[in-house]
Amino acid sequence: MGETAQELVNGQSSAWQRILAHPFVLRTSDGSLPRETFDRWLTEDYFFVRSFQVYLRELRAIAPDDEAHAVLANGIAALVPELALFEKAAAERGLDLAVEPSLLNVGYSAYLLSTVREGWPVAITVLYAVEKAYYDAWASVRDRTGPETPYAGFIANWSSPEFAAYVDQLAALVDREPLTPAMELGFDRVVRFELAFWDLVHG
Ligand code: MP5
Repeated sequence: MGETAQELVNGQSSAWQRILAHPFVLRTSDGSLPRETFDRWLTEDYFFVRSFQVYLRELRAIAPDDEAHAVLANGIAALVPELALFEKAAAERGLDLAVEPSLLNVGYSAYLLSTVREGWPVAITVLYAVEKAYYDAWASVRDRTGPETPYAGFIANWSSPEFAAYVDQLAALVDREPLTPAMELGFDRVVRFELAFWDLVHG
């Protein structure tokens, strides 16, 4: 197995620290996040995940072999309970999930979909970046939060051993590819979109 995935993460170490130290992440961990901020994240992220579902299906359609196809099928299946989690939380919080998303969110979602046309190496790199960012952010929330957290379902969704294994499988698919500048650019864009997304909902 190669080291492409690790090289990509190492190349972004300072931005990665900013993701983990983002006020949204820290305040979700210590319980000081304002309710409206979490609500804003929830409605924005619901749009993101719905668009992500389309992107994953298109990516599965260009999967180069059975192994890649199986990993993506697993990711697509996981979105069913994930969307149900958002819908349940929104109903409990009285949120309208059909609100118009931010242009940043529309842009991020459209960018992800556009990578499918760039081809498998870039598109799988981008997927790995998206999921690795969420795993690391929510695992850090998990490690810093108390048992009384209202966000247990979301923490479990992105920091469970199953999700960790999925992120590892994505890393293994990235590791099959020799690193290219296009892959580095895709990874870098996702990191910038992730930071801007937290800024948007927290700002
Ligand atoms: C993910 C997400 C993780 N839900 N939202 C953003 C802004 N970035 C990454 O993707 P998934 O499909 O929920 O695991």
